Amino acid sequence: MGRKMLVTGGAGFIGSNFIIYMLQKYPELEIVNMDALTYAGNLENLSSIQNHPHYTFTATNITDAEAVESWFQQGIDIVVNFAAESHVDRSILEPDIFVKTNVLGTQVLLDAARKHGVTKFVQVSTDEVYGTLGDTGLFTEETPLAPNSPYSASKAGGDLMVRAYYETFGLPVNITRCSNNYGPYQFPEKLIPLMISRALNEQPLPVYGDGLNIRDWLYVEDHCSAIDLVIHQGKPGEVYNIGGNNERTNLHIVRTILEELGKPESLITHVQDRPGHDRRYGIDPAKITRELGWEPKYDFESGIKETIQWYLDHKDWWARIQSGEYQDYYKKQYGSR
Ligand code: NAD
Ligand code: TDX
Repeated sequence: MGRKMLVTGGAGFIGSNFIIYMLQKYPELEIVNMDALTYAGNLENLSSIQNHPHYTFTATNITDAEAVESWFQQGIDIVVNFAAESHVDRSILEPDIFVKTNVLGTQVLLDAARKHGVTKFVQVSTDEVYGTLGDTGLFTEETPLAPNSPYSASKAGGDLMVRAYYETFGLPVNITRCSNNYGPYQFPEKLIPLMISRALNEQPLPVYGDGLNIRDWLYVEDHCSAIDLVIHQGKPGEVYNIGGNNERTNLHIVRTILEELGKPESLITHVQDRPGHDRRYGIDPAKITRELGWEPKYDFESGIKETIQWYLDHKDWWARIQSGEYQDYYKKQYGSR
């Protein structure tokens, strides 16, 4: 693959894993990482490839149409849009930035992609746009959109713009809807890294409500391999659900972490439930498996152990984030670029 790919949000959790995965797999591929470096963006995630000859970083906000246009003028063949405000709890406190980035930002990218005739636009979305499941059934690509949080509503809004640019302008798009990711470089506001870092510091672990809400977990590298397949083989206009059939209650996750770290269950503290808290997510990945031949490599039990070990080995990484020191790192490494 000797082409130029714009990856937005590449300094975040999944985007940084994706850039490293793609540069390793495709030596000829050129990647431009466009990231506004919000609180969740951290260039330290990319230190292993920062001097790669085919890698360029730009501190650009996807809502800035002029700046986005200038990057498309330099030639972009493929767009993978990870850039988003991604945390449900923050969307409850401050919905407006979610609409700006996740809806308007997506539309700015779509306009530039259309104007410059990209060959593929992949929108990285989430199972949360489908709302919540009861005790039975799974989300398929035909499940109606029924988002319940400002975050998921903004992701659904972005998805609908992507769909419209396919139907109206024939832009070759795909939308992927993935379940909860876990793995290295996840910001320690999300369940797994938050609980690991707090357990290590022997702080109380805040479990929302009864802790019996269910999430369907996928190792981040398996998400990356699925997106790679969608870029290369996804049929224009199609949606692909991505999930590894790993439904677990939140309490199960927290207990696993405590057990692995040798910390007491007395750290578990039930706190007030998240408003509008979706009860259960479960993805049916039959379509991407059948049509594109995707299979996850990691089983949950080994993936979670590897992940816990990664956070144990990278205490400096999350401690710096928690102290806000990583902003200084960016200035030191990249100056005003
Ligand atoms: P993240 O919060 O770790 O990273 C988001 C990145 O986007 C950050 O680097 C941030 O600086 C950047 N960003 C935010 N606003 C921007 C803007 N206006 N312009 C440019 N860059 C901006 O998120 P993540 O967990 O890596 O998620 C990546 C994508 O995958 C998101 O679109 C999210 O909705 C989706 N997703 C995430 C999960 C999950 O479990 N984490 C599951 C399914 C889908
Ligand atoms: O402190 C906590 N206590 C707790 O019980 C936190 C942060 C979370 N939880 C619960 C809420 C959820 O049921 O754990 C579950 C997972 O929470 P998050 O890590 O915030 O993830 P979730 O809300 O499921 O959304 C995630 O998966 C889908 C990502 O943040 C989204 O970006 C993605 O779209």
